[in-house]
Amino acid sequence: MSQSLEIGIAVVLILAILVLIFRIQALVSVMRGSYRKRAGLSNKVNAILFVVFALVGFGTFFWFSFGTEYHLPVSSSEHGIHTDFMFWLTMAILVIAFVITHIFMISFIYKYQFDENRKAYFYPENHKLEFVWTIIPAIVMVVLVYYGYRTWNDIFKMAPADRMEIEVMGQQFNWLVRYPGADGKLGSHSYKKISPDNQFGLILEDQTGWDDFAPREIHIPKGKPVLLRIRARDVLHSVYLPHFRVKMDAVPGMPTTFWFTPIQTTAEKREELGNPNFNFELACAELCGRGHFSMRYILVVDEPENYKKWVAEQKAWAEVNREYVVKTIKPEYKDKLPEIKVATPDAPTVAPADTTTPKATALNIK
Ligand SMILES: [Cu+2]
Repeated sequence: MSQSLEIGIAVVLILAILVLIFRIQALVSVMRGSYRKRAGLSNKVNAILFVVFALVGFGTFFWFSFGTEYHLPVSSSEHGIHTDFMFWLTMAILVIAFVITHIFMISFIYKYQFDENRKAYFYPENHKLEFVWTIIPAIVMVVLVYYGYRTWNDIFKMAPADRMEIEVMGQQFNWLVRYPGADGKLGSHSYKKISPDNQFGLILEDQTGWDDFAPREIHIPKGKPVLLRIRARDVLHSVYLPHFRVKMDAVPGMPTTFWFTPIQTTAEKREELGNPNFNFELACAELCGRGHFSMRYILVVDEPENYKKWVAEQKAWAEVNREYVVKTIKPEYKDKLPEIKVATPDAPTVAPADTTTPKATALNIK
């Protein structure tokens, strides 16, 4: 017999015995004549059980909220510190209100359990009391909403001019990431150009895309604002970088953006967590289909000089796929192709005339 079956039978037996005891107790009260009372022993039992359940619930809540490790690690991005503070401030206010109201609720239910000798006091309204419990939550709410609004605006204001940009594209079922290369400009793309050879749907004739590169891992330098240009190829996905408190949907046909500044390198985080195998990761936070779970992409935060070294090692997408590019590009562009370069780390990371609003190039291509 399996262990779970044995446990199941034991639970059923215990329940049956409890029901039996309760029935016997009811019969005994009939014999004694106490059944004539309007509330028997069960009234007291229920009052006590309510307190027991409430205390167990309280204990479980506090244990789970504060006694376990199920929290995000300390934020590795600048804005994450503010969102974390907001979260814990809201949590503190809610927990205080929760504890006070529940202490009253539990103790009153026990104290004012049915008593034959007590008549309920008729107390229909108290304007002063209602005023107080409306005004105080309203003020707290206004403060929280205002503070949240300020934080939201800080996070979604224009990305600073010295930012770098990365394109993140979701597809069933992986992420594709593209860097703008030495010119700081991402080449334009069109969904009509997407093929097994051209997964980004790059418009090959656009020379700003010739130095774009598509690495297997995301690398970003510590302290540098990073703007993600997010799109999806098929269904909804969601860019989720939990350690950086970044989350933004990837929507087909509607480019989105999110910028953040990493303040901790991968090496520093490994040291902080005491885990030499730790890696930041990009996950998909939208249930996008069967292979959703496999949408994991490693993100590495480097010291700026290591980042430069890494960029210098990258090969342009057009270089890696040169055969396809030469075969597919319009003939008049072919003789320009030798200009395809490998990314250089010293060039600007973002084009000077660019804005934060995503260019809807994908939609404008004839
Ligand atoms: Cu997904």
